[in-house]
Amino acid sequence: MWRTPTRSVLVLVSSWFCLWSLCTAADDVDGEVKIEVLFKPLDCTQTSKKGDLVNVHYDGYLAKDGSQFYCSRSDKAGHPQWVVLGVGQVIKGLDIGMIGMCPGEKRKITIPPMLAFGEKGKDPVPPSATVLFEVELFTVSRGPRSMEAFKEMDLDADKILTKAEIKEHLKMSYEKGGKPRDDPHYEKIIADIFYKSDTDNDGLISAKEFNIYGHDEL
Ligand SMILES: [Ca+2]
Ligand SMILES: [Ca+2]
Repeated sequence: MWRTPTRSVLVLVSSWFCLWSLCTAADDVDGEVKIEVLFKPLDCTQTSKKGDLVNVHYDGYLAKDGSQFYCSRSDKAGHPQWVVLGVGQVIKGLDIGMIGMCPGEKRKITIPPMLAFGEKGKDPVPPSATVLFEVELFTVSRGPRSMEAFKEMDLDADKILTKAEIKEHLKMSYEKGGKPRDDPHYEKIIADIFYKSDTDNDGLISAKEFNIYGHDEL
């Protein structure tokens, strides 16, 4: 196992290694995220970008034998996961691979170990493993913690988000994504949002509580 400080060095060392070994480890050495679009809806006007809140299902597999190590459909009661893109909430390769997706799109994303779980791996992913994710994206909310998103959700423009306002927004997003859900589904997401964001526990999300990344003035 070599230890290298940067990706470029890794690629260089790997190239030398290839000369000696006929490149049998070729799947691990190119260091790039590979994206394969499995399904793209005809209406693909809004695509995900860094900072967006996306709602996704994703299944993780080991590239070497195709065995599944994660499935969001069976984790956390099967709810799609809420992920803010580009902030390290998920492994780097997914942050990269989920950019530019529109609601309803499905992708297969192949991620080298350095952009996944690294040299050490993370149980049950073994060390230096190339992983593969199948991602289905349901909704994209523009700049989830931005002024733009806050204003969109704040229907009465009082600079406070109520549960009803957030629910309305969720419903709209899901309907736009072509996958409307039942009430208990929205209630669970809202409970999660308030648990994480309503820091003063007053049952409302203020602009300050909403803007956890502080990248926009409210
Ligand atoms: Ca309001
Ligand atoms: Ca509050």
